[in-house]
Amino acid sequence: MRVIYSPLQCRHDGGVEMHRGALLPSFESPARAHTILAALQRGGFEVLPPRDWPESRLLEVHDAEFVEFLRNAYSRWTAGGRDGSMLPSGFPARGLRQDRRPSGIHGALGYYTFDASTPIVAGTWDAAVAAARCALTAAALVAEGDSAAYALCRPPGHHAGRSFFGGYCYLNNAALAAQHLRNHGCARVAVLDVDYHHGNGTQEIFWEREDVLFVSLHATPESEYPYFLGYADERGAGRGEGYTVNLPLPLGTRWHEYRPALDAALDAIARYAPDALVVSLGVDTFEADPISGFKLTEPDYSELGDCLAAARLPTVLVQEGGYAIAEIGANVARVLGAFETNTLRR
Ligand code: SP5
Ligand code: ZN
Repeated sequence: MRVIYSPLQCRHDGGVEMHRGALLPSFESPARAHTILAALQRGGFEVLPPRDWPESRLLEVHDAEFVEFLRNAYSRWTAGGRDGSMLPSGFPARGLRQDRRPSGIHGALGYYTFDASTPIVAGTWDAAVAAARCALTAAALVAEGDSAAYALCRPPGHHAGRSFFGGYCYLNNAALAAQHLRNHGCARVAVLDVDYHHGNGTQEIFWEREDVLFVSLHATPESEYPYFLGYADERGAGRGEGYTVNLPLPLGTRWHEYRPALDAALDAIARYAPDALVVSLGVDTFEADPISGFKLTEPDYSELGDCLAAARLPTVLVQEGGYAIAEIGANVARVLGAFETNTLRR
């Protein structure tokens, strides 16, 4: 499979995040993309740049005013005499109005995000758009007949919803890929999210839709980020009822516990009989991940690639999380390598 990557994604750099009461350098860094790219180049994968998709494509899954906010946020911040990382100072919790978007930049920032771990810096917009273009390009390759493609996206995307960002995510790359497949010949698309964290943004975008099945395997929100979504009783609404499937797992989960849940996820996808699959591929399920609590090991990522290939679907893989910098490249290469070994040419 081909790999889509843009160096513009590294313009998002130098941010800080609030981590358990301390301001730390962002766990989500350009080095993540560099180590993945190096491992895939060593593995012999062909790497292509993204196509120059118009920014209007973002509006297929995002709200126009939200996109405008992201585009202009940092220049508004610097116009107010600030530099460094933009982080919010307040959120519209219960009892506060959700229907008023403050005109000032600090209130607007809290309105559009849900955590203090997702900084906006000078290069964030360019990088997020480049990541979105990588995902759209991978989806286009698959829509045009490639059996699979991998978008090396960063910043990641699955925590970003129609009109909010957070969880290191600004634009929802996987949702853009799924929508592209819907626009180009796929009547039904399944999204399988195997990142350690629940893909709350993707779930929100497709919550009331039956044409995109969202299935997520993730750590329980009882103790793990994003805390306020990802329970098993969330199943979609309206026409989308039954087309969201959540499989939360306990801290400490190992492959022998993960595998049955993955099989249940793949069974749900097989019953749906989609025309294509989008995989939100986080490798923060790894035992050495610094912010996560599952115990997957190196060989488990080869088995994950085997399992994904066994779905026998045209597949767009989109990079999400993974913060054990030294190992994430090799783990992604294991997934993609095993997937390729198992994939029959269409
Ligand atoms: C795309 C993605 O993986 N986003 C993850 C965002 C997580 N941000 C907050 C993480 C809070 C981590 N909790 C600390 C556990 C330390 N052992
Ligand atoms: Zn994650």
